[in-house]
Amino acid sequence: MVWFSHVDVFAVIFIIIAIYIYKNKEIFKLSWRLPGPTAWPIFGNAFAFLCKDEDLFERAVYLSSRYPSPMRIWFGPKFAFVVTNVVQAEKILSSMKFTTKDKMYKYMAVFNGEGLISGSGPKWKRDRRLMTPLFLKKNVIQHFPYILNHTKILAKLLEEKADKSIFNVIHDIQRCAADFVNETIIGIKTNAQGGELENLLENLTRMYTVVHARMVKVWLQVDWIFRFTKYKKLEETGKQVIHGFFREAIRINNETHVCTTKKDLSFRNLLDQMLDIRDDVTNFATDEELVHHLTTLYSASEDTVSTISSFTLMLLGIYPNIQSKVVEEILSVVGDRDIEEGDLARLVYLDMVIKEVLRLFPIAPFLAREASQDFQLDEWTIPKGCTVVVSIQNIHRDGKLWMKPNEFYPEHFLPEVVEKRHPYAFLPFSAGPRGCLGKPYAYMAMKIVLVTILQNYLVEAEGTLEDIRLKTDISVRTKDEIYPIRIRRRKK
Ligand code: HEM
Ligand SMILES: *[C@@H]1O[C@H](CO)[C@@H](O)[C@H](O)[C@H]1NC(C)=O
Ligand SMILES: *[C@@H]1O[C@H](CO)[C@@H](O)[C@H](O)[C@H]1NC(C)=O
Ligand SMILES: *[C@@H]1O[C@H](CO)[C@@H](O)[C@H](O)[C@H]1NC(C)=O
Ligand SMILES: CC(=O)N[C@H]1CO[C@H](CO)[C@@H](O)[C@@H]1O
Repeated sequence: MVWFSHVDVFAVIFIIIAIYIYKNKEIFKLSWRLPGPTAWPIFGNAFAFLCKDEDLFERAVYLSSRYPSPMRIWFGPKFAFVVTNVVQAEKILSSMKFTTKDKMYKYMAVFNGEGLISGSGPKWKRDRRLMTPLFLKKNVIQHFPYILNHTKILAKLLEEKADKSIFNVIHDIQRCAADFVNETIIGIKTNAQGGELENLLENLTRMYTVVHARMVKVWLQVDWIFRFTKYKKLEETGKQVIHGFFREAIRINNETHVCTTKKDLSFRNLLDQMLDIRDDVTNFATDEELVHHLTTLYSASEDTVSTISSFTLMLLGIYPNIQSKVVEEILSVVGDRDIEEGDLARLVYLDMVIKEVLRLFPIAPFLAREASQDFQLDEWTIPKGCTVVVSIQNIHRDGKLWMKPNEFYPEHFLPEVVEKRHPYAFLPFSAGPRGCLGKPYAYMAMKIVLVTILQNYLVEAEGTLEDIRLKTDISVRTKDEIYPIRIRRRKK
């Protein structure tokens, strides 16, 4: 090595960097024209993100609000074109050139595989087309009585906590959601509310943490480093427990599944309906791919519905006047009886309240896509392969779109106000070809849960909206993952 002088070493490094820049010259040209925090070679904006895991979210929101749209961020050597403006967001999200999920999603694919959320390309396109009918309103409405039954168990179990001290409501809602998702989507009856799913649920929660850690900690993306960390072991157990559970579900459903040419219209769970698809389209999914679809649907539904319902109860506790209005509406539309399908569309104010919660706490605050072809956005050319991030969080707090961006103000969703607003101003379910398929299911489930709880209990919470600190792994949550409320029995 003696004959290698310092000069040679520098020359080699210089050449490597020059080749790297030349190969990515379109990206560097674009980066040069965009505003953003000072970036360093190799490290990019990593120094701007030097903070605790749980502070990353607030840091990202802060950074993206300081520059006009579009801006640039360098995640280490990885460039991202960041959009925080509603008109540009529409152009990206509605385009077929942005249906490829960014490589970040591959860490989610460890347990979601090529399911609908992490998949891309022709397989995603075909599966989405085949599975879309499963999520249409008229199919989803058949799940109503099953969800209601589990929710009534929840209301009963909450009696134990009524008129006592503060508790973490998501714990109870999550177990209820696990049971109804299990019955309506996975097609097995479970008793999580009786404490039988603790292993599965806790392993899932851990898995979300591992996925997120790999997304944000660049070094964990190097497989051989990852293998030596504690995360690897967590991932292995998690995968075994989760996939084992869904494999068993497929075995059970496969046994009872009847292959018919004329499908009857009575209730059938989603897994059974996926087996229907497989009867017709033989290469639709192997058993392993079905496991991926189920894991995807499970985490897409159970986690989101529980989180948003819990946020809603907490806010109704903080804003008693809004809670009174919601309860008044429930009394006039539903009264004392069980909620029925026909009530859903008539709970107009509750609908506005849920939407306002989704505006303040969008489950997916940042969406990352990859350009599958060159794309012209206004005066910027986004090269093929470039990562584009759409910041829903910034759009949801944009003072030009919302009268009171940082307040809990359900009147943002009065029909006459909605009509005047840009259609892409409200994006909790994303939009366009990769938008959420589960929206009708989600609204239905959340309304059943909230109505049933509020019919029985008055909700109280301490603190203010500003006190609620957020973090994100695969979804936005409170920083401590606690949703504290107190409940009092309503006098009938
Ligand atoms: C409040 C509840 C929910 C919210 C806020 C929500 C939000 C979202 C968002 C933002 C995406 C896009 C993710 C991305 O691009 O990375 C998405 C995708 C998806 N969601 Fe939901 N979701 C909810 C409930 C559900 C439910 C209950 C189901 C299933 C029954 C579901 C199924 C899906 C599926 C299958 C996709 C992937 C669509 C595709 O890429 O083709 N979601 N959801
Ligand atoms: C709901 O519960 C009631 C009473 O326990 C039962 O009769 C009914 O069959 C259940 N409905 C469904 C859809 O499971
Ligand atoms: C995950 O599942 C395994 C096997 O059932 C169990 O031993 C472990 O305690 C679970 N992990 C958590 C965090 O619950
Ligand atoms: C499902 O059933 C079919 C036919 O009854 C069988 O060939 C197949 O192996 C089963 N698959 C699973 C996962 O049990
Ligand atoms: C973990 C758990 O509760 N699983 C249950 C799911 O439903 C099946 C079929 O009813 C039960 O056998 C499992 O025990």
